[in-house]
Amino acid sequence: FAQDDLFYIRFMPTVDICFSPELLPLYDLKGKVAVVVDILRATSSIVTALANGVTHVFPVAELAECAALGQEHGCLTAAERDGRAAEGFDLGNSPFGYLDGVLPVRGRAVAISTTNGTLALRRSLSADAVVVGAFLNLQAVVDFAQVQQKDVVVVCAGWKGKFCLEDTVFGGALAERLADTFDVASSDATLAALHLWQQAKADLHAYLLQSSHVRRLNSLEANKDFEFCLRLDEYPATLPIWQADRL
Ligand code: 3SL
Repeated sequence: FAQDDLFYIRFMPTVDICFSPELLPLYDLKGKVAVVVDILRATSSIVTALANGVTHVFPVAELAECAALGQEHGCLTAAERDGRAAEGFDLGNSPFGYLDGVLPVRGRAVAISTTNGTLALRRSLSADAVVVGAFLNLQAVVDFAQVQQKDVVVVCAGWKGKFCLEDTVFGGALAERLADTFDVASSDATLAALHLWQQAKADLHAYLLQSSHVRRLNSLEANKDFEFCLRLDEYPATLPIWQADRL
């Protein structure tokens, strides 16, 4: 870098990656944009729901709260635990729940509770802005970050506190698209995510077949969900943003 470039980089907003909600206490989200990501499948399903006529989404951590919201607001309920649809709710956690027309969803609100994704979202609420990211709406997240010009932290939902490949690879894809106007080089986590994305992007599907979550979903016969969740920019103008108590 030339001296002028270094001066410029120092004042660029940064992109950082939090690999698991368990690491969130190490990140100060105040003044920043949190991009919560659970590629498989919570944030992909939320983006799909809102892109297909759902009016808003209430993401909650607990199943009981999800059921209560359904009663209180007369909204649909969607819930998953350990990759399976939880019993007693209208929908599970498949994006196809909002596409297949099994239930009419247009014009309805949905309360959603999932094992990791909605929990990560609830834990990120101290950020200035909380948005939901997925490969499906990657460009919408990029456009929002460019307008905000604040530091971005990608909060990976992971799996029960552990690192997940697909969420981190998304962080790399986002960092790559922001690299011209954001500092993506001062966090080792972001550098690692960028390296993974470089490995993955030529064939994201083949690359992520190795991941533990894909193996888990395949054993639950949810492989068509996996393929759908990897579609880049399927909904480039859909950006779920947290407002008061909903997306
Ligand atoms: O953990 C979650 O939030 C879910 O997205 C997991 S699953 O894809 O439904 O298994």
